[in-house]
Amino acid sequence: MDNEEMLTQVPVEGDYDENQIQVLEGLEAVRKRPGMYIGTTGSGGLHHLVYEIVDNSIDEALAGYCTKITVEILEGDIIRVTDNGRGIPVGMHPKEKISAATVVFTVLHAGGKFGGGGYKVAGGLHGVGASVVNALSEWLELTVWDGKHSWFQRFERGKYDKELEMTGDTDRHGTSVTFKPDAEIFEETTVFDYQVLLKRMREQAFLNAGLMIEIEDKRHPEENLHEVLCYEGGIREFIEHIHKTRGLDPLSEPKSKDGKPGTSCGVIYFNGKKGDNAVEIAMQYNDSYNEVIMSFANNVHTIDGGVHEVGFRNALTKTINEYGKKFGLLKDDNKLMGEDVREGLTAIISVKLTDCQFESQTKVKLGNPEIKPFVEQVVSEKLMDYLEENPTVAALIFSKSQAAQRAREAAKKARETARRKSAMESASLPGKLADCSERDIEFTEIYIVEGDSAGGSAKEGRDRRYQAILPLWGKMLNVERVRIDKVYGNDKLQPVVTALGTSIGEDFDITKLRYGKVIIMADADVDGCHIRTLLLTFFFRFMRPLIENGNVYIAQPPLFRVSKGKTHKYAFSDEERDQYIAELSANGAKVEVQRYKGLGEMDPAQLWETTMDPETRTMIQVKMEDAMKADEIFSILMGDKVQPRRAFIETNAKYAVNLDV
Ligand code: TTJ
Repeated sequence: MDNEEMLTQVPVEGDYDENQIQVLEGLEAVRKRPGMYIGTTGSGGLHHLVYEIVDNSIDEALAGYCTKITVEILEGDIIRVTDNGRGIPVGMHPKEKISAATVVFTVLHAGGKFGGGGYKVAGGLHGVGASVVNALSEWLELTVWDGKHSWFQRFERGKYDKELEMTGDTDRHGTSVTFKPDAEIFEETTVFDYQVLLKRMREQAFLNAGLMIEIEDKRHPEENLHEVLCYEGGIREFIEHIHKTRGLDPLSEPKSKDGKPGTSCGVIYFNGKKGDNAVEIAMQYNDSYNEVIMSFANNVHTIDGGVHEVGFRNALTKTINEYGKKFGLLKDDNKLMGEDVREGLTAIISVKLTDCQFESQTKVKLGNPEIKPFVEQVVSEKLMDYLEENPTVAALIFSKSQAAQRAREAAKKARETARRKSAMESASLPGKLADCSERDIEFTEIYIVEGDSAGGSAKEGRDRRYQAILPLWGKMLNVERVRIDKVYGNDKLQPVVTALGTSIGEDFDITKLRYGKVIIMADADVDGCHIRTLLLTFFFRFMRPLIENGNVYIAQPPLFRVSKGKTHKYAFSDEERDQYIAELSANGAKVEVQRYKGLGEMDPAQLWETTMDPETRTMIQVKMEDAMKADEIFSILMGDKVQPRRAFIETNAKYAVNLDV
């Protein structure tokens, strides 16, 4: 069953039995190919179930009838979502001869039928609906309070024995859904991560100003994981939250001689409406060199951006240049570029529209053509008003942009000098690079390897026709408080840039890429994690199209070698190790387990067999989401404030225990 069918698979007029058969076939299709409906059956898909259910309550809040949503993780990794909305309609559905609420939970994509207008998200993984969650749950229980009565129904793997039944009298309004994800479907894990759900719920609370979302983890009461999220300031508070967690201060005038603090850039906010389209923007400049722009369409995070982001960027560059011209701050035909005016900027763009179109491949890039000029117009008008009304802040922003421009131009000069020099020395590729012989990037790959000894094994073990090796060693540059010019002068990252051939920043040119796959190969330990985070952050900030284009991969070296006699197997997790031990020890003889502490412990043949052979290796393709996460972690760990780092380490102890930063 393809996506098209899925979206239209709502029972049509017909008799009861015929509809029942359709419903059962629909839910069966979801269970057969869950990935098509929720993306993966790993941890991502598991958490997606919660978002699907919560989205229904948020729709009710957007409609103006719900003010509070509660999300509970109960013992046994059971989720309960409760709202104080009108309650799903319990009346008889005229065609189906069952209650409308039952239809919502048993018919694919029936949700919208009762939503009554409002903003919808089309296709893809978004809004697949309550019936998909129901089909993928071992059991699901629904309670509805309609102001007069309470109603109850229970489902098991999407099916029910009993109709929705009235269970008592009440003056309460709302809906509550409790479900247990089916371990037969979610084979990898059924354990919910409180931090993951918290992050998502916080984001939704920021995007829906004034809505209260309460989240509580009741699995370990002693840990007191409980938060009430409600932000009257909406996305303005989102900006403040990002700056606080990353340890960034607003862009400010220096203190005056008598110690008085100078004016600083507050959160700039504007919104606009045109027909059914609405946009909200919050932005603030900070004292770093990094750009953080997050965009949303109907509350869905559009990680790959799209027309709303493009409209914002265009208007920002245009307006700041116009301001400079108008007030004589820009001489002659001097122009600031996009990356100049975005240096140190954090911005949230949230658009609401009746029918989102996402570009097909990723599902997270907004495509509606009319949204670009709409956002552009709102930002141009209102940002110019703001700058004219706040001349001190405008001057701060303008001079920061000019400083960025000067740094960019200095970097360009340095690059040209370096190019001339290397042309004279006729050795333009880094000395440590062991290149491959093939030149067609459809076949070539480069391994960026941590450490000299692992680099040595990789060089010996590789297929030299297609695989190039670039060893990196020692501590790398901290790219957090660094401009592009410093990156160019850095002797650790410079070889990466030269080997890839694309240049960076505004000069990035993917047609010059020298290898089709860029593979980061580092140990599974804390230092390896550090290198991976740093390289991903570097690619995210300076070579982003490389990630968008899917060229970046993470190699997966094994953690154990389990052997008996001549047979051996490599295990990539503790569970896999135990499984192989059990398999191999079936008939008596001794099983040996070797733990690899680092890549360096593997000989060239083993490294090839386990990690580099295209026929047998597993690699993870880096997604924008992963790179964004790396960027955030990096900011927190490398920034110059202690508090955000401590807070991060406390909540992510398993990741960052003894990271030596
Ligand atoms: C739809 O229009 C008529 C009145 O009720 C509206 C509605 O369905 N509201 C609603 C649905 N509020 N909350 C939900 C809901 C809540 C959860 C937790 C799960 C689901 C599937 C729906």
